[in-house]
Amino acid sequence: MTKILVIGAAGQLGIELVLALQAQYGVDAVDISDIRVPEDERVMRSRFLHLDATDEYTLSKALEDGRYEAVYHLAAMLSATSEIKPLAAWNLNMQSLLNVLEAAKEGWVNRIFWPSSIAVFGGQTSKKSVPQEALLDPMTVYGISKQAGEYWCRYYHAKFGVDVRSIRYPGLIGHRSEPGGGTTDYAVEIYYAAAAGQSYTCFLQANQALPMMYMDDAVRGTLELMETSADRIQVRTSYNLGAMSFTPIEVTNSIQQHLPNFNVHFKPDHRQGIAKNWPESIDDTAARTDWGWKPKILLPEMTSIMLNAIRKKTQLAVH
Ligand code: AKB
Repeated sequence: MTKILVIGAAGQLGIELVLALQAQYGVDAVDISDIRVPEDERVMRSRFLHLDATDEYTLSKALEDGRYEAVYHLAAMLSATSEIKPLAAWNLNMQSLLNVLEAAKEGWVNRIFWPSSIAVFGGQTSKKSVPQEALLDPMTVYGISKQAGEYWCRYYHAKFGVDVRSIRYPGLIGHRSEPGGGTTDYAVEIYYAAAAGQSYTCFLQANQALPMMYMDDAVRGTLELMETSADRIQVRTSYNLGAMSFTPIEVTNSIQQHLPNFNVHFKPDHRQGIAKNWPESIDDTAARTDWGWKPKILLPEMTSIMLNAIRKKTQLAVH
């Protein structure tokens, strides 16, 4: 039986990936781990390992005992929180990755998925349709940790044959789990406010365009990358992955198509300083060519899905 471990299963992406992996491979094929117990009951149907991914001994023991076919290592501190706790962010984001790569080098894990981010781009990187091989010029601790992580992945692949695969995620927007500590979190919060009939105070400027993706596309892309045969994976740092690009005012307009009275105020904070250095849009030709990536959901459809799903969760109807 395929055995999979998701590290960081209580996070925004972790919850969604666990649900998708359970649906594809069965609940018993998936083990989950995190430093905190996931609150989602469906996620907790899988065997839970309570562990700190920075603890080399505990993690390597779990991986040696588990002999996993695939490990999705998602534990990380995101961009906004990392700026507040830079050394803790570096420790978590780097040490945990090195622990997983070492376990794969020992032969205890066959394939690793590790998420990178658009945060690897920055100051001197071009802003529009940023190519796969663009200059990486991260301006945040999170971005620096993702840039370093990408090169560690490529190094372990080249030197020890570790099959590690990665995606540079844009902002991820879904309704089954909540984000925390990111610069793109506004794009989820805004839907919750709108669905609850409240106004929203946005922490980015009205015209700050960023690359974004609907969560189901991100999860599908991740599973597709992991299912691709190794000889087709040409990029061993991390793949650019695009879907859409929008500003806070554009998502507001999209919501107002359903809820005309929805109101947004703009009060940019330190997160605007992070966002202004990130790309506005991404060129993902390499992912399309190498393993057939194609996004399915764009802003208008995502807005309907998000509003309906959140209203349904809170027992309200939307038209
Ligand atoms: C963040 O905002 O920190 C993340 C990311 C783009 O990597 N969502």
